[in-house]
Amino acid sequence: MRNGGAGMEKALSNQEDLGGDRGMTDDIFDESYCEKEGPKPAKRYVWRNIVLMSLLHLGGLYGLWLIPAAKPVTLAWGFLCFLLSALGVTAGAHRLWSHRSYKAGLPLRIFLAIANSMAFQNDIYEWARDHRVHHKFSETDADPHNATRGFFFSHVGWLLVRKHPDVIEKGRKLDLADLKADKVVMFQRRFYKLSVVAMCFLFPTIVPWCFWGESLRNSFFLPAILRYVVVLNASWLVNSAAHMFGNRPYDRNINPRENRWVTFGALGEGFHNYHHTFPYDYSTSEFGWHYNFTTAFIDLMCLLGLASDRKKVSKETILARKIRTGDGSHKSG
Ligand code: ST9
Ligand code: ZN
Ligand code: ZN
Repeated sequence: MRNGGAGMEKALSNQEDLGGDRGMTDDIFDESYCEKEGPKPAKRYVWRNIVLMSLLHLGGLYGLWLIPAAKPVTLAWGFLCFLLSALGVTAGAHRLWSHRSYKAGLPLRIFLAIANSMAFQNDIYEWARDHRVHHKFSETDADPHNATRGFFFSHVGWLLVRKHPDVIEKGRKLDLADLKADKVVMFQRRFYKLSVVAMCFLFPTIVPWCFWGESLRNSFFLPAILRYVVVLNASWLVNSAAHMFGNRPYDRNINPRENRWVTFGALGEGFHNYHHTFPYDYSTSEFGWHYNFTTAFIDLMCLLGLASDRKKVSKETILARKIRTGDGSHKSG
């Protein structure tokens, strides 16, 4: 399933080149882990999550039906809320806090934490912990959304059942000192529920209702509920579709793929074969701003002096890796 020892060695040496000052290496695949022999533990459904997730998606469908009745400015506001909450996940929880692929000063970290609460995908600490364990033990029992358990499980099913014990066991061994030392991360974790009510539901609803007289029903079901459902599904598609459909130009031995549809919906996060091969690259792709709004955002933040130290893999390393372990598709693309 995975690249051989030579590939891993090379990946680790890239990591040393680039990541010496990242303060963490727990997002690199661990080849030494073996799934336990014997029958798998039975699925334990979490009915509260099943009911709430179903109601949320019904609310999202109702939001879709309301679109023609909404004012255009409400739809534009919904799109802005989509961008903000998506950046809280892509530029925040993912590229900054899970992978430490660039550095952000206090003002940007505060902005990203607020935007992250708007996305309501678990607090940053929990998200980054689950995500590191996903990279380190990808497609095994210790991967929270193990894509070998099927599309539905990796998309949303994993949030509806108790975790496999190996996820928790391996997750407890991760080094999360950098997250614990980040006051913004720990503050958001402490006040997470309150911040979600305020940012995911109240703020998106109140603005259209107060500022341009949109109905309370449209204000709630479009920029709050439908927008939340869209951000969730765009993110989940990275775990499901981008682990199943697409080319593998960088490493044919791993499941994650380059999926342009996912990339488009997830602001640049669908270059997933590249990302699992080089998880420390701040751009999650070799193509700069192409289909990658998150990279453009981080570059703008650097230009403004709010971020720095972007980690980037060299063109030579990428080409050597494509030739050594890729599926050959880069030649046609
Ligand atoms: C959501 C997350 O949607 C989405 C993530 C998407 C990720 C995408 C990644 C792709 C790349 C990036 C692309 C971004 C694209 C964005 C595009 C935007 C347009 N290690 O959790 P519990 C411990 S969330 C170590 O209850 P259960 C834990 O600390 C949506 N320890 O497990 C606790 O210990 P203690 C909203 C761990 O009981 C104990 O275990 N949320 C780990 O199995 C129990 O923890 C939801 O829908 C770990 N990894 O329950 C559901 N994990 O007791 C929220 C756990 O000592 N979650 N522990 O404190 C839940 O309800 C539950 O977690 C559960 C599992 C039911 C899923
Ligand atoms: Zn992945
Ligand atoms: Zn990642």
